[in-house]
Amino acid sequence: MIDLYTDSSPNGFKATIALEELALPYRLHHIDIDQGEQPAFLALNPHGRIPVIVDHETGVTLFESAAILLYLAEKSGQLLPQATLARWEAIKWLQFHSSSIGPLLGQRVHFEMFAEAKIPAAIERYRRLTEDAFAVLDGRLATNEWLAGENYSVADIANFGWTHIAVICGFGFTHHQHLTRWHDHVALRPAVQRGISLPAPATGP
Ligand SMILES: N[C@@H](CCC(=O)N[C@@H](CS)C(=O)NCC(=O)O)C(=O)O
Repeated sequence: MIDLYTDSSPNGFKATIALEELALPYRLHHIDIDQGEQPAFLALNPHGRIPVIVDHETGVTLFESAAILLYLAEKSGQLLPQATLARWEAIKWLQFHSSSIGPLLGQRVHFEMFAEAKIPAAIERYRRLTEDAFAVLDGRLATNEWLAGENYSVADIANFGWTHIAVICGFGFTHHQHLTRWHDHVALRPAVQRGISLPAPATGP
């Protein structure tokens, strides 16, 4: 049995989507990230961020959503291609999400939606950088159905966690037709629809 500690947020949705896709048994613990520091939770992740999983079968405790996705893929033998080229494409686009899509959209959400002081230079910077990153995904998806190539993988789940939030926040990318086609395709998957409704649907800022 896996314990999942999560909230309704882009990083959390990656874990719920993957667990739903894989139909692995798990118990969901709702951590309200707006409540501030929670000592019991800090024992699981000293950085205090969701998602976290504890796999009682193996004794593994993990934070960082990309690590969780790779762990679940390895455990199940699914969502990560076996063939060398496709496998490394999946890992590459998973890492692109971890180092670019996620952090850049996170900053854009902060400066555009939440920051009390509206700083035009910061808003403009993260609009430009997220637009550049969307264009890179669009280019990849112009010639590939999925980010790893022919098969849906953890790379799609990870990037979708953030494109889903981009849509909720009104950060449009419909001018990128391939990215839009891919996003709409992922969104239709039943496991994705369940995953983004756990522990509750995101309502946006
Ligand atoms: N790099 C981490 C980021 C985790 C993260 O920032 N999670 C957010 C929710 S999307 C969180 O827990 N925020 C609470 C806080 O910042 O205190 C991952 O991919 O898991």
